[in-house]
Amino acid sequence: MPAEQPRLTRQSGPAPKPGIVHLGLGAFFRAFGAIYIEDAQRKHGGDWGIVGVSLQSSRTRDQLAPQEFVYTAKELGSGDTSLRQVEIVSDVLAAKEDPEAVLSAMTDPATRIVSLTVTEKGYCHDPSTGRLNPKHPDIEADLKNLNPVSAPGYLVRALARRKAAGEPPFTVLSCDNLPDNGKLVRGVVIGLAALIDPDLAAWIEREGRFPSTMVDRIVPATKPEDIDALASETGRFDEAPVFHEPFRQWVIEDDFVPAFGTGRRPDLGAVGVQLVNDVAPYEHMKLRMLNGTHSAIAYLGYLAGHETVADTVADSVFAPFLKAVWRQEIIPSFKAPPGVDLQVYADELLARFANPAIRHRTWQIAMDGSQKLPQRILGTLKDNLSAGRPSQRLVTVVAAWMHYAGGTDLSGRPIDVRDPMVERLRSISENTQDDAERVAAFLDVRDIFHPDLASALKPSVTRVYQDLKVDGVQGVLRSLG
Ligand code: CS2
Repeated sequence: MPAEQPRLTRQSGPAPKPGIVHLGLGAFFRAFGAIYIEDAQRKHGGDWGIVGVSLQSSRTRDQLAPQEFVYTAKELGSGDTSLRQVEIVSDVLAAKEDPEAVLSAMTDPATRIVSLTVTEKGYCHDPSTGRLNPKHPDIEADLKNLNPVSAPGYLVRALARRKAAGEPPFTVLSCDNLPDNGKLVRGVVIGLAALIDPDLAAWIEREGRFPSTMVDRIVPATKPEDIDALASETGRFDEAPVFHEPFRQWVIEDDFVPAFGTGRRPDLGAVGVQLVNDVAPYEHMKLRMLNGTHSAIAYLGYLAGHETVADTVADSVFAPFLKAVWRQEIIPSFKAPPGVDLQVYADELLARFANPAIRHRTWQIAMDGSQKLPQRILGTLKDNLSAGRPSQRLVTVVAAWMHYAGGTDLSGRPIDVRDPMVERLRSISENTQDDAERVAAFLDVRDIFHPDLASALKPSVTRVYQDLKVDGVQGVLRSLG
């Protein structure tokens, strides 16, 4: 029984002294940023221990505390695997239990970076404009109380304390899959600060740094059977291991709070992170090419009955669909980053998606579609429409999302939809009489669709929505050639 096996323990001496607070310490950051940061610290020193913060539940803290906050990262390639014990996390705090502990960690002068993976919905912004949503319930609460609940609330209250103490701000490093994630979090933080104290907002605007980043590594949620299998393999019980693909890429705009001098960030450049002046082309490439087709696979793959990404791309109708959507609809929509051949990047993506060792569930990626669609699919669609380029495949993804978000699959079986807008989306599906009315009602959701885009998409999305019911996913994809 795994639980009777000895737990992991720290091998490399005492926990590292913290320099980073990370909001939203989930599997992704532990399999990605934490490993780069540990490598950088090992190579060039500095105190860069990570204090993780769970904003929602205490689960990660409960799992990691009995094993001194160390965990296993297992790399799953085709054929080879490798194991590593990651020891860079020095503590994990559960925000709901002790908000004061989180604010003190963020206010500690040794904290020079607060990084975030709080998912798209954690920014409390309006997905269609990218600006703070002041009516968001968490933001309304954070305006009233000194103990925050949202990520922007924590950032603003902690920055206020640092200003009051005469300390420089920390660098805010967003690591979520959002376009211009640095600008977005900056806008949200300054927007919230302005509602609390205009002087604070002006100080953050002047002194704060919010570099944009592009993050990439496929890290499926850890499943109970993975935990058991790892315990049998190693003879040690790790309650919170992470499993990831070999590939990784981190591109960061090199703009950290200058007051900390050479101690402003770990030496990430020495361990393969690309530090650049402009992240935008990398973000476009990754969000549109990887995440855009990931969402396509999530909705179309799920509706076609496939459990994982690898199963989906093994279905013979999907590879031609993906190749065509990259070549004809996505690649022409943006400028390649310097020196990158986008066709090669697309071929590599297909190979990454096909990795059978990564059991990445379509249902997992399908989550929070209302927050993901704008930057993954709709931006590309909008650019294609204005350039007169074909978009039939991306239109198919939008129609598939509508079926999925409505809460039943193509045979009428219920789907466990996870989305902050789940109630609204389900009621659209339940309270409309026919397909045309339903599609029109989905397109009317202004948080997701801009009115111009909605009216341009209406005829084609309605047609494909109906075709999916009649011909099924495979039939529709086959007819696209
Ligand atoms: C995925 C991403 O769950 C999702 O929405 O598309 O988490 C994806 O695996 C990563 O962005 C890959 O870097």
